[in-house]
Amino acid sequence: NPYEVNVDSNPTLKKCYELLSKTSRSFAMVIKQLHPELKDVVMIFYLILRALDTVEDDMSIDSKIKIPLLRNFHEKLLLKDWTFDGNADTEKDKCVLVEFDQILKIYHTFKPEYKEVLSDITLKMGNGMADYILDDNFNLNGVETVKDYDLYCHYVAGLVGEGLTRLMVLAGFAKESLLKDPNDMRLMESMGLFLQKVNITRDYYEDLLDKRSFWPKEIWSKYAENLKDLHEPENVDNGVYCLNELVLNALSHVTDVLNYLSSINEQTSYQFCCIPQVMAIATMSLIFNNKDILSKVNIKIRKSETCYLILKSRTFKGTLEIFDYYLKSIKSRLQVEDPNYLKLNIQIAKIQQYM
Ligand code: PS7
Ligand code: MN
Ligand code: MN
Ligand code: MN
Ligand code: MN
Ligand code: MN
Repeated sequence: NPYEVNVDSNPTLKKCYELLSKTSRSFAMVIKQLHPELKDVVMIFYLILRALDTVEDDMSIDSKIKIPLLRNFHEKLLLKDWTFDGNADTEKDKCVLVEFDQILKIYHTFKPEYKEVLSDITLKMGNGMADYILDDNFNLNGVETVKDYDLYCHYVAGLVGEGLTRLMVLAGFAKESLLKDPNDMRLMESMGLFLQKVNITRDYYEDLLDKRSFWPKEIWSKYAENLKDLHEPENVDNGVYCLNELVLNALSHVTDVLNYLSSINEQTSYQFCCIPQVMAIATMSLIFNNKDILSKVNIKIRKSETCYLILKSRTFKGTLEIFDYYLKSIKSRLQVEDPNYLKLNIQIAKIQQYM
């Protein structure tokens, strides 16, 4: 296989795996265990998107620089040794941009079919991110409607689901219908949206401190005049109701996620897809009804819980049991006072029909 490269004999590849470990704990773990056919491709896909996201996230880059950089980022993939040193020193993942030439070196060794997927998704994601950057001095970029919320999540996560699905289908590890059947195409979108919505819901306070927010106004405006009011202790009840409505919204993707997982037929790809999803449902259970979300950062499931989930999710049956466990936990904590009590009950019951 002329495309195969090996870390021991390739210092550039070794450097890229170091960048992966530096920028993610959970993705590094699931990527390193992937089948050799996809491992390096997905690792480089991750680093390219991590670089793009590091441009998007850096509030110190002037939008006159940021917007064209996001829109044209895919063109950098045609170059041999592009790097970018314009991030603030506080950006924790800036190393992927400073060493982007190393990423490019490995990218250029891939076969054209794989490069095409990575480049196409980079083009679409960069342009989508740029659409959500507000110009000049107005920093608080808002997501207005629930439809906007889904579209933003499509750009930053649904597209990742599409790209990964295309790679797995090319490798023969996933059913082609996931890409072609109009009924099945929603499933790969939901894989990304479920992860992204749990992340956005959890990161309310972290993003507020960064002067950003992705909670859709159509939802939070039912509970407060301004989004930041939900942080005030006197509004804690409304804050929790609002948080729970975002949980309800994310729950709408769960049956799609389970259907998607049932059509992956290669074990390492299954674990790669499944582990982030079981961590997301565990996180969802942790944040449900949890007022700490409104005033604390870094609310994460414990290492020991993650370890248990990784072991148990190796089979589809184990995965279903995990989802069932957390859904029951959420259900047991529903409060009749919650304006979405009935809807949450119905949504959970719908998913449980699957178990
Ligand atoms: C290519 C593995 C498996 C069909 C960097 C994986 C940020 C939630 O809050 O870093 O910014 O720190 O915790 C990953 C579908 C995307 C969606 C998206 C690329 C699953 C750039 C992940 C990941 C599709 C935009 C990480 C969506 O959150 O966020 C590869 C199937 C990157 C997946 C971002 C978020 C990912 C995310 P924060 P995190
Ligand atoms: Mn993160
Ligand atoms: Mn981002
Ligand atoms: Mn980010
Ligand atoms: Mn972040
Ligand atoms: Mn986040």
